[in-house]
Amino acid sequence: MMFERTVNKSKAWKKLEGHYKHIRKMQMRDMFAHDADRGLKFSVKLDDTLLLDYSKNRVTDKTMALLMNLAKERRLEDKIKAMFRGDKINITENRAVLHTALRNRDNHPIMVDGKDIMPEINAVFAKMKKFSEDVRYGKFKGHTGKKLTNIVNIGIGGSDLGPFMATEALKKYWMKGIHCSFISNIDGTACAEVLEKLDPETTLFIVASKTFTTIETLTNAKTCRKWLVDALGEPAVAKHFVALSTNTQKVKEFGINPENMFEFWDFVGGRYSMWSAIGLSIAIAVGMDNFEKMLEGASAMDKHFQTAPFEQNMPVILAMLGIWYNNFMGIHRYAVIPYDQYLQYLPAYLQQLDMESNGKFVDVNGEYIKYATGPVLFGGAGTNVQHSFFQLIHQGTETVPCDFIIPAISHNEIGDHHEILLANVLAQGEALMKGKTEKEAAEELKKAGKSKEEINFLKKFKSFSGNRPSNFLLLKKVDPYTLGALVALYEHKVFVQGIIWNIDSFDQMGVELGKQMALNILPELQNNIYDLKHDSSTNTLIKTIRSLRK
Ligand code: G6Q
Repeated sequence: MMFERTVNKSKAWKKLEGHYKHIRKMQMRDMFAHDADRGLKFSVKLDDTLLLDYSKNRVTDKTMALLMNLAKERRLEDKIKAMFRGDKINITENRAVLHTALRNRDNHPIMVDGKDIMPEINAVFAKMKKFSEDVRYGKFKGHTGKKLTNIVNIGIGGSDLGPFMATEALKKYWMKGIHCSFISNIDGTACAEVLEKLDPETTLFIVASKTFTTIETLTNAKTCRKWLVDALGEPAVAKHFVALSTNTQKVKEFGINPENMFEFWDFVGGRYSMWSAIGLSIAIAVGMDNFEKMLEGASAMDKHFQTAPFEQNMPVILAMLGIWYNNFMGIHRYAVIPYDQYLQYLPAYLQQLDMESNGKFVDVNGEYIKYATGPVLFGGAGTNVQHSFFQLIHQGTETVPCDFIIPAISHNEIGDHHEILLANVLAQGEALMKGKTEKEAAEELKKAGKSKEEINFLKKFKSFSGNRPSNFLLLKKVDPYTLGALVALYEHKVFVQGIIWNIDSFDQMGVELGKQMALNILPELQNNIYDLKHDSSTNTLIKTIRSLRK
């Protein structure tokens, strides 16, 4: 078979375009009415951990078959093998993409540049285990001999969002007496608000930065270092600062002893790094055993992704549904709604994972792309969002496919709270799918005793078009294993979409741009440079800020 370089000119793509014309008017409520097994048929399970019910999507058997055909045509199977094998699939940075090596629980050799990377990975995990236990059980103490009970992760982007999301998700597993905080934003308020509540004698700072050159993280770390040194003196740094990085030299220059450094490697991308030393705050909060359970869960998803046929493969199914909406139905957005308070930061985490990975307009051949790539992702915790942006999701002119994530069992089974929560999420999915016709709305209004005029006026406002898609990800409980599987599921989904779109999902030139540009403007704000060479808007803003700050 000839490999068509441009995906939207390929045979499988054209077939999907043709198929869309046939099914665009089909209603999901009819699909359910005609097929009593639809719910079961369009569901996949990963053990007892995770159930994906994707039956409330605007797809038929044929749609799914054509989507899987597209995945096969793009040689997805080979690409999956290439990633797990350690091929340098991050082509713009010439790097392997091996966050999966961190979850290689059977420890088989994985080669990068002719060297097995597993011994180094295992050595760092052993160091994390010892250190996290020493902190948890008070063996590694602060400078004045007190137990370190406040853990502060200083990092941004991939060096923040993963550990922040995961420690919050696993709050129920935190050791009693240990507390984690996160400083990411360069805004001095982020630092001030955290430090205000802390005691230097009991605080451990974890400076998390892959490059150790990120201005936000280094500035925050310097401020925290000064705060500590002012209180306890310079020698205290050795007992209150550790670094997570790939850059030993820069860590030394910052004044952290490399013995207090936990290493990771170029083959672990920032937004894929919570499984590495970047997860040290997670390991201290919940214990290395639980951290390893998280790796186990991710590993189970890795295996599923590598071995399940595409038709039964959760990441592939989620990814191809996303492709269906994005590229064939013109829906360039989706929402992730966890119905679990502990997962409230998951949407922010996934926003980076998805939008930083697939927000690209050049393909791997270096050509500008003429089809849609990464969608806009947003979200928030249910039921809160039902009382905010759900209006648009039910009745707006834009369709927003939703992923609903819900545990069957809550960590806090208080009264009937959890049953009410469950009822809400189920009702949302059903309502979005079914909608409410004008006739149904009129009947309801009649039952409520409204007059004919009122019914005629209100029935449109009270109707819902329905046919609005959602996926259900049902978990047994939010525990370390399930969290690992869930996050790996989305990682692989994003990977599959990158393969279909033929892009490098593992660089982030847009983020690099921001880092450079701010450095150019900084001296212009700090000094009275008159010869400003920006556009007239930026020049005026710089001048106004300077005069306001005088
Ligand atoms: C993630 C991105 C980006 C990165 C931050 C922090 O994939 O590369 O979010 O994680 O810019 O970078 P450092 O870890 O190097 O400080």
